[in-house]
Amino acid sequence: MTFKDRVFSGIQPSGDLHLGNYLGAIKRFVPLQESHDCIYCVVDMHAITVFQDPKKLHKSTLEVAAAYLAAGIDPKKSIIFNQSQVAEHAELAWVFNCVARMGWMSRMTQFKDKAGKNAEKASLGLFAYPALMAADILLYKATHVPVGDDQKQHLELTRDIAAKFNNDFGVEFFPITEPLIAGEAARIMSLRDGGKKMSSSDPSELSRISLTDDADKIAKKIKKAKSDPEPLPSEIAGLEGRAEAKNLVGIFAALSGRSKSDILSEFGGQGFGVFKPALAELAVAKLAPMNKEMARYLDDPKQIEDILRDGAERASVIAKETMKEVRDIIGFVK
Ligand code: AQP
Repeated sequence: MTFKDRVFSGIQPSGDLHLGNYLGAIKRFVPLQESHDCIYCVVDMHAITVFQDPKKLHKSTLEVAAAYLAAGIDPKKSIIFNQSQVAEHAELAWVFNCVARMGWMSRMTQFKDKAGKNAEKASLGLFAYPALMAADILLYKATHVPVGDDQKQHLELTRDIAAKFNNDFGVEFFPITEPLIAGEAARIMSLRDGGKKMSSSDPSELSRISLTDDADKIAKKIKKAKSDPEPLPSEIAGLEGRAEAKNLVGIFAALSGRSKSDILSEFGGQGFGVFKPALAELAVAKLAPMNKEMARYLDDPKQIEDILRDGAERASVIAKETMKEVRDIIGFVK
C-alpha cells in the first residue's frame, strides 16, 4: 500500500524555546511546506507528563505557536494546532499502550534521563510518553517526521508500534514512518557542557540561547560559552575530542546554512577570541527578526488562538477518519 506523503512534528510547550529546538526542528519545518502536506502541533499533552503551572502552560503554548508562525509556517497551507484540542490523540495513545510492550518502553533512554534515580516518583504519563508520540504521528498516517537526533529512539518505537499493529490485525493500515534527522543541527549541545544536549530543563540559563533572548543576552551567552585554549583546526578531523569547539562550529554552520568544513576553512588557525564575536554577530542577525516577529504575534493572543482552533478543526477531520477505521479494525462495537 502507498501512503500520501505527509509530515508531522511537534514541540512541547514546557518552557523556554531554545536554539536547539529552532535549528533541530522549527527551521527545518518551513521548507517542507513546499513539498509536503504538513501538520505542526504544539504537544501540550506531552508537556503535562511533568507538572506545569496552568498559566505558564497557556503562555508557553501560545509562544510555541508564535514561533511556528514567526519562522514562516503558513497556517493556511499547513495545519498548526495544539494537541489537547483533538481528543483522538489520547484515544489512539490508549490503543498503542496496549500494542507497545513493557520491554520496549523500558528501554527508552529519555525516560531514564528525565526520571533519573527517582523513577518511582515519575508520572505514568512520562513512561507512556512515546506511545502518545506514536499516536500523534500515526493518527495522521504521517510518512515523514522532522526531529532532532534525541528523538531517534522514539521514532524507532513508532515504527515498531505501527508494524506490530499492522501485523497483529493483518492490515496495512499505518505507514512505517521515516525520521528526517540530518544536517549540522541534529543535536545542538549545551553551551556550558559539550557532552550534554541543549535543553530547556537545564538549570543554567547560560547553557542555552532562548528564542526570546535579546541581542545583549545572546552575545553574553556566546562569550561565556565553554571553549578551549587551542585555535580552531582547518579540517573537521581536528575537532575530535573537542566537544565544545565542535558544538560552536556546528551552531555557526547551522545558522549560516554552510558546512562545518567551509566554516573551518574560514576560521582555521584563529582562536575563540575571533570566532565567538563572529558567531554572536551571526546569531543576533539570524534570530533578531524571528524574535521580533514572535513578539508581534504574541501581542495579539486572540489571533494565535483562532489559528490553533482552525488548525484543530482541520486536524480533527483526519483524526476522526483514522479512529473510525481503527475502531473497526479492533472490533469495537459502534
Ligand atoms: N539540543 C537539541 N538539538 C537539536 N534538536 C533538539 N530538539 C530539542 N533539543 C534539541 C528538538 O526540538 C524538538 C522539540 O523538542 P521537545 O519539545 O520534545 O522538547 P525536548 O526534546 O524535550 O526539548 P528540551 O528542551 O530538551 O526539553 P527537556 O529539557 O524537557 O528535555 C524535537 O524535534 C527535538 O528533537
